[in-house]
Amino acid sequence: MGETAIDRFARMCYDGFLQGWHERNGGNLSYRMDENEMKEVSALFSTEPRHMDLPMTFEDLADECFIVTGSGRYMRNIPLAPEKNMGIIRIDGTGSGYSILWGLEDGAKPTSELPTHLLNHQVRSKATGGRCRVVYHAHPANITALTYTIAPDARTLSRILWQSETECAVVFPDGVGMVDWMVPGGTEIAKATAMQMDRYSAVVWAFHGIFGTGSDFDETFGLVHTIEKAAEIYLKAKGAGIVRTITDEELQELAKAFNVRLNRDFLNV
Ligand code: 2HA
Ligand code: ZN
Repeated sequence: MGETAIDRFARMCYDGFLQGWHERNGGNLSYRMDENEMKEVSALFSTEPRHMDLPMTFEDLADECFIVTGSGRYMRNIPLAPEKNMGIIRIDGTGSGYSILWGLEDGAKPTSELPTHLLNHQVRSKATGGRCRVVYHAHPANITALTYTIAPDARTLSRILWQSETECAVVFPDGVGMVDWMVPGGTEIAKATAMQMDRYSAVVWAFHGIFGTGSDFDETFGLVHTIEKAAEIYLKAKGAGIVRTITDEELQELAKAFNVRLNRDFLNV
């Protein structure tokens, strides 16, 4: 057996830890598996899977299988003991519950942010014609610090990020969404986040962190990495004193050269 989806998932968790984005049990990851990936690991599945209820119904995700991190578990420990710190769940036919097919041993449960993950999968999958498979939540310091310096507004945030590193506008031409402070871990913040995920591949949570999405682990990790790096550059430049920045005309030139469509609502020209 070569590298399975479980291995790729575990590597991304640890990569996020190495970046310093997963203090303690901070952050979580989910991945929507395809049929081949399921076949590769089906020998590991439990013959008597535990069944759990969901706090709301996810009809569009009926029968879909996800790899998820465990609630209260540390990203740092995932490669050491994947079967204890992550698991594979199958949403049941009605979308109102799920079975734990593998992992989450010793009574572990999926991430506390499962409602946001599943709702984001539902919305993002629709918005991308089924391409989106990864939903990632992390606590990077710079993007979180940046939310203390601006109003909770996607346009303000996106313009700052586009201007803070030349390739940002190419990596996230739609911009980045932003949800103001809310209590994490429930269906309310899940709905507020998913309301923006139809337009943006990433949404920042004020004073907390970020949710990034993508078609595979590389694209999703790269998106969050790019946003966090731009935030770091912005804060460094702001501390030193910003005297000039990338202009809207330059952003348009960039979009033309790289053949992407920038979100026009976020341009002043
Ligand atoms: O502890 O990051 O938002 C996991 C989280 C909750
Ligand atoms: Zn969090």
